Amino acid sequence: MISMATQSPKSPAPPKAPVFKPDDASGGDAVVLERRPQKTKPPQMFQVVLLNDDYTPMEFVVVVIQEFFNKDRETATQIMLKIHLDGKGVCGVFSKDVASTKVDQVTEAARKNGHPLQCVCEPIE
Ligand code: TYC
Repeated sequence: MISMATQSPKSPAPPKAPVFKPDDASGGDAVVLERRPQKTKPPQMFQVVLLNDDYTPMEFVVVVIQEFFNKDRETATQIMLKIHLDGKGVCGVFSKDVASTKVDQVTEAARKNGHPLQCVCEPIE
């Protein structure tokens, strides 16, 4: 007689190992990422400041503030008068590159028109 090493058809099926089903579609390989505090700081900002002098015409300063700092005539006039009375005034706040370009543009316009108007930028905070 030939004996077979098979299970008897009458013996009960072996207990199945528990099956873990992941909640996601990762197939169980999901990686949990830890949230880290933000490392990048916002960029340093610069204010562009006009300085008062005794020679640059008020009208020229008003037009400069309108043209280079996108202010309406009313606001530009108020800023010009503040500079005239206090000695200096902020015309806008920008990133370093933009502030530096504004200073160059205003200075070039002033020199081309024969005015000594001074424009500088300074870091804020
Ligand atoms: N003080 C100038 C005048 O009386 C006017 C002026 C205003 C000049 C602002 C420069 O940034 C300035 N003509």
